[in-house]
Amino acid sequence: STNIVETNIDSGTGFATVTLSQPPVNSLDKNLLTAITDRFKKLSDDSSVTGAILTSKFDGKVFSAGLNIVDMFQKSDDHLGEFWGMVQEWYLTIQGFPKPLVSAINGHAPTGGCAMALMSDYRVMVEGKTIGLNETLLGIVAPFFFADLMIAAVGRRHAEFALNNGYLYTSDEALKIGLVDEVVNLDQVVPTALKILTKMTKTPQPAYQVCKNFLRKETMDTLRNDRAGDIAHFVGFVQQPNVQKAIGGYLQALKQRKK
Ligand code: CO8
Repeated sequence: STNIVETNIDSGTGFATVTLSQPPVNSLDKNLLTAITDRFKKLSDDSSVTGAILTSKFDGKVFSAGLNIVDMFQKSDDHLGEFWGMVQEWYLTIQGFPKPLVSAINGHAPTGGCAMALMSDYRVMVEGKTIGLNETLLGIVAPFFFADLMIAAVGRRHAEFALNNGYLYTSDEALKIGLVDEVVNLDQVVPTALKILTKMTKTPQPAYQVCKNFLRKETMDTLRNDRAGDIAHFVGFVQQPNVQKAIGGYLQALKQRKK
């Protein structure tokens, strides 16, 4: 099978570059969620790895299209529950990654793609693309742990506007509110990410790790303490007929957009 999460480790610096490579748009289905989670667990445990960069193979197009919508449409409770458990594990693993992590956002990053970028410690984005937690536009609602990522980055005022309205920001707008930290030309995205990673990995360990952990712990603990409840909430919400109808309509629109 093809490698949907390519990893390259520079033995000199200890920097791991994780490249999401599932065609066409890195939508986060069960396979990709599991592969990313496994990869970050390994990088976490590998003492030769000092930090990481997260990027996409679909350079100039898409960083990640977010959660796979097909996994939320006309599925059994069991399917949805298993899917959401994987989403939780993906979030807990990347958000809890103990080393510096920089997202090199080299394409669009809607919904879960934005959330994944928000789990890193610094965001470098290509100019002229879009990013945001635009779930409400699909008739669904971002989970509390996505919302909290947005609040942590841009503050409550911008987060409320962003989530309530499902606002998708251009790169420049995202920079203005602090949703991303830098906007650069496509060929500068990864080099800029590497430059900041070099700085970040100079922070003394374990101070970096202890600090990152305590700043992020509260929301992660809220989820850890009631994963089953969070799954039940997701399944109950998604199975509502009007929500299914919205998701189905959205899928249809997505398919027909280019025709
Ligand atoms: N899931 C499944 N399939 C997708 C997704 C997706 N998220 N995104 C795109 N695709 C499919 C398209 O349907 C298309 O399929 P096909 O080739 O069969 O027609 C193919 O991927 C390529 O997509 P595009 O032609 O649209 O590619 P573009 O390069 O033109 O555009 C974009 C890329 C901008 C990423 C665009 O595809 C897009 O906007 N995608 C939708 C993004 C989105 O809205 N994702 C929603 C995910 S929901 C989420 O992440 C959090 C949900 C939390 C749920 C909580 C409930 C309580």
